[in-house]
Amino acid sequence: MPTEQDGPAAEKAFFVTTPIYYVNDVPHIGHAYTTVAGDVLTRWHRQKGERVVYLTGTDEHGEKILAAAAEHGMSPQEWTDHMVESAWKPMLAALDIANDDFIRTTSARHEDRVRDFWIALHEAGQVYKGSYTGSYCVSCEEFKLPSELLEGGLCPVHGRPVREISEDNYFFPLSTYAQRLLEHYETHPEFVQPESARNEVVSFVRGGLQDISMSRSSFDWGVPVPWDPSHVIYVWIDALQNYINAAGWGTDPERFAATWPADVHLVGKDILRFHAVIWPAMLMAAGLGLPRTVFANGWLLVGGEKMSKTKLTGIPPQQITDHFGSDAYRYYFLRELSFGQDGSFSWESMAQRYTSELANDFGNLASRVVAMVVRYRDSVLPDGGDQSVGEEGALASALSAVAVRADKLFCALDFQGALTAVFDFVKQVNGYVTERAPWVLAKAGDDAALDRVLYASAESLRAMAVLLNAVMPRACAKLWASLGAEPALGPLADQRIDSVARWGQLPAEARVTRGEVLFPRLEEPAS
Ligand code: ME8
Repeated sequence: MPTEQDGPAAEKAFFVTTPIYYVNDVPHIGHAYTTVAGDVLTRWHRQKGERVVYLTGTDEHGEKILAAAAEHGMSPQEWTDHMVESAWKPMLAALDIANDDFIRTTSARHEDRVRDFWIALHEAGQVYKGSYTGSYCVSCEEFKLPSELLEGGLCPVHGRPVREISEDNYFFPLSTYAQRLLEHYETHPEFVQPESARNEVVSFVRGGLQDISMSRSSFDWGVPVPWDPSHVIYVWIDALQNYINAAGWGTDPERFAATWPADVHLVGKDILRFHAVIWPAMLMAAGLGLPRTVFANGWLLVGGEKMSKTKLTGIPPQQITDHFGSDAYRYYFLRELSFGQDGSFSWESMAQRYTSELANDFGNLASRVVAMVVRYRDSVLPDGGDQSVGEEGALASALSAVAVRADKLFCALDFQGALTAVFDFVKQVNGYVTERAPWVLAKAGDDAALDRVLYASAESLRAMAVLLNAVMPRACAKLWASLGAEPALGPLADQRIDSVARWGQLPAEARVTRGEVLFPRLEEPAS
């Protein structure tokens, strides 16, 4: 029991996770999609003043990894070490991902806790030995039901032949959890999102669950089953546990209490059942709390099919960031696609959004406003007078509405809706500047009017930097510097969402300077 001397328990973190990715091959933009979404969500919550833990990592056991290592003439450990350092961590750097932790399933902190977990479940009578015959897809690392297979017995995700496997395995009695799971979905409608994913999960569980094998004995690249080392723990069972292990389960009870349960498990819809059926049943068996939400994002498609490593249709993220930069990358995928639904990437739509929304609407607005303060007021932001009335007052109240709306939408993982709301404000400010025509006011010598407009425009840019920082941290940092905001207001990352709409925060006298262009014109067409 905690006593008063222990002091207050640490504030529960907002804990967000990505899937841990298989390192059989290099990442493509499908993996980056989930990871970017999590990064934006966690940056947003940090700016709400919350303590955040953002976890990602790599899934390194199983047959698929073993085969990839063999193909490259390396041991599986050499292969995974190589892939993590040469491909997966660099992907995070290229996309400016600010993860707090990176877990690898071959690390001792993970493997040791996997053993502990299964010793406990074994002792609690939650494991039995049996035999299983079924169709296995190595690319999914999953048994498929006959009803799920495509014509010709192909895996529905990978379009590849499955393999008939018959093995003596250890089993976890998943079927006994069906009723409790259904009750949980019923009483926690936010548990599986979006709605389509929830419906799929509920009807799958209503259809009846089979027990699942939690071990394999035909190869040895995995965590040995503690009471029978002739088996290794099935890669998915091992992988799911990463979330609690990284949170300190079994090693650091205080940190665990302040981190778990996860607030959002971000997953692709291909791995929904593992996260919304098997994982919560494992947690129930261990007497641990369930994650608040499992959110399934849609697929990036190529030619109408899921972009995939197996089908060699993946585009490496760096191919896009090299041309457009990381900010534009992050913006594009969240603005273009509706997060829970499938969608496609195209160079044309990327270039189009870059030019019209980022370079023209946002970037040009920033450079126009900054240039006018430099030119007409010698780089010193003027006092804007009474900003509570007229068109300036209208901008201020539009900002209040946008801030509330963007917060609601970002928190609901509606990135597309949130960005649309913020960019509506960007458009409105562009319209304001064009209509008020400060260059005409300057020519006419209407100093008071000019000051009002310059101040209101710069103040709008301040708010945009705060509202877009989670999505485009590089451009927003440049804008923050060019507005001369930091000396009075502090670092951009410390600006709170709940006070972003308070008008009049940029101090008169701020030193406004021309900085780097936020979104340079694209020199050559993307290939
Ligand atoms: O499944 N569109 O790893 P994985 C959108 N190791 N998202 C995509 C995508 C696409 N075309 N392709 C991949 C695994 N993703 C397991 C996970 S978790 C305990 C273990 C994203 O390397 C999406 O989030 O196959 C998907 O769930 C994940 O990458 C799968 O990555």
